[in-house]
Amino acid sequence: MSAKEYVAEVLEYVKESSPGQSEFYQAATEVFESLVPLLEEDDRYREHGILERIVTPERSIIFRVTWVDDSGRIRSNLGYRVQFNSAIGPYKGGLRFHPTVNLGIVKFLGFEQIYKNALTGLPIGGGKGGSNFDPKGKSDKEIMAFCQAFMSELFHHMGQTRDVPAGDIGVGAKEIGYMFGEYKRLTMRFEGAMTGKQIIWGGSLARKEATGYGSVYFAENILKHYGLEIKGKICTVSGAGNVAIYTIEKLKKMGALPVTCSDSKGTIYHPRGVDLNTLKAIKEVGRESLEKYAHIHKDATYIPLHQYPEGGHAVWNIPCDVAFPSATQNELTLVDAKNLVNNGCILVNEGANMPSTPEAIAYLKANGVYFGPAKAANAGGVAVSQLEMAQNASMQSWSFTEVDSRLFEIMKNIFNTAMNTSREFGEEGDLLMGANIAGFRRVANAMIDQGAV
Ligand code: NDP
Ligand code: 2IT
Repeated sequence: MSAKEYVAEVLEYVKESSPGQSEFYQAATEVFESLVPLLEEDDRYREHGILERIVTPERSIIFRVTWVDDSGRIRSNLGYRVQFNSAIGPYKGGLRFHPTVNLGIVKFLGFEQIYKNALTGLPIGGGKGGSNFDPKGKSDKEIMAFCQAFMSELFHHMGQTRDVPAGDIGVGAKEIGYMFGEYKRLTMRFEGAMTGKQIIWGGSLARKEATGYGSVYFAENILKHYGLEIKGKICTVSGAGNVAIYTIEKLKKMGALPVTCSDSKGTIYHPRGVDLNTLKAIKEVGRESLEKYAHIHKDATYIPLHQYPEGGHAVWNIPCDVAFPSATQNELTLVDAKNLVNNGCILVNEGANMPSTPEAIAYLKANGVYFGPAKAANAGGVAVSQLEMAQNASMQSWSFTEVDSRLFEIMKNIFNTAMNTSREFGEEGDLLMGANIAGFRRVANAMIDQGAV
């Protein structure tokens, strides 16, 4: 059987065994198809059944989360934790609270996390979790009630050397605080079993900034490789959450001009540059709609979501040099890729997880657009999470500069690893392939060393 046939066979198995999990199938296809050159060169991966094993979570926990809302009504949600792979360290990955969360979404995120975490070079395995709970419009009391109920099951499966959750969409420092408080109450242990904590009770400086800052460092590495720089570049950023805000902040610090941000209702286009204080006040502190931004800044335009033609997104039709999709999966489609190319975009750098569809990625590649793949470009968040674990375990806290400079080095190493691996397999500059092969190889070799488990 050729390597291509082996990949096709395992992908067929994924389709049959995980029906309806289209995002998971998409993620598995992207990774496995790019592994063909490695599998052709080294038979051990097939002999050890690595693909069939790595595509199956070591453990999936699905549970009911029951809580009481402000009106006294008993509410019920689904909770998930997929402990995907522990070959190189304890399960590590975020929790997402969003109404679209289901097992397929959590599995796609957990699967990506395996390779992302391996690329950081740090000892962390892959996991992900979350709930279909919608934090929007909920009071603080309701969010606390939900978080405590969620933790009343999850705590059984966690621990600083076992599984260490963090934030993702809909889960920030506030939710981590409520969950950590409940974890501590139930286990009677103050330990680094969660990351993204507030600084005064065990969080790491620069964790909040890490994914966005890391994404910009990664983009800068790509540009530098081709004799370019981020300074002076017009950048479009989607999203208005943790990743987008700190991408915009770092872009400004590095002399670029970020001109957009967006949320689930619409896009802001501010040609003289997004105003960070306004953005933070509306989305980080207030959790309000971005529409308010255009009331404050009269020279900014607000484009509501429904005003844009089908299949495309307003944010990707605004001329830019570099695009930073930093909201959610499949937010950059083929229509968007065509608009970006027509408008002269030279680099797409993925801050979100799997934001570009396979058709969009193929089109960007065919048209010579540089591409920073998610599992490399957004790995700064989980990397600093591991630095938070290291600080907790040694009862130390490092300065902002210390953490940020380690982040900077880690992003440079990830870039070099992905670039060198793409060269090794004859596709120099294909960072998607380089990142997938390098991440996979580390985990797969560890699995071989550890035998049939
Ligand atoms: P946040 O919840 O802080 O922000 C998410 C932002 O994206 C919000 O502005 C939200 O809009 C928008 N958004 C979410 N879902 C949709 C949707 N279906 N359609 C349109 N807009 C949407 O999350 P993060 O910034 O933490 O996460 C953003 C992305 O980055 C995700 O893909 C996440 O997995 C990824 N990521 C996050 C890391 C982290 O450390 N936080 C690390 C690595 C990757 P609204 O405000 O209207 O809800
Ligand atoms: O997708 C991700 O890498 C995250 N949401 C961060 C995970 C973490 O454990 O910090």
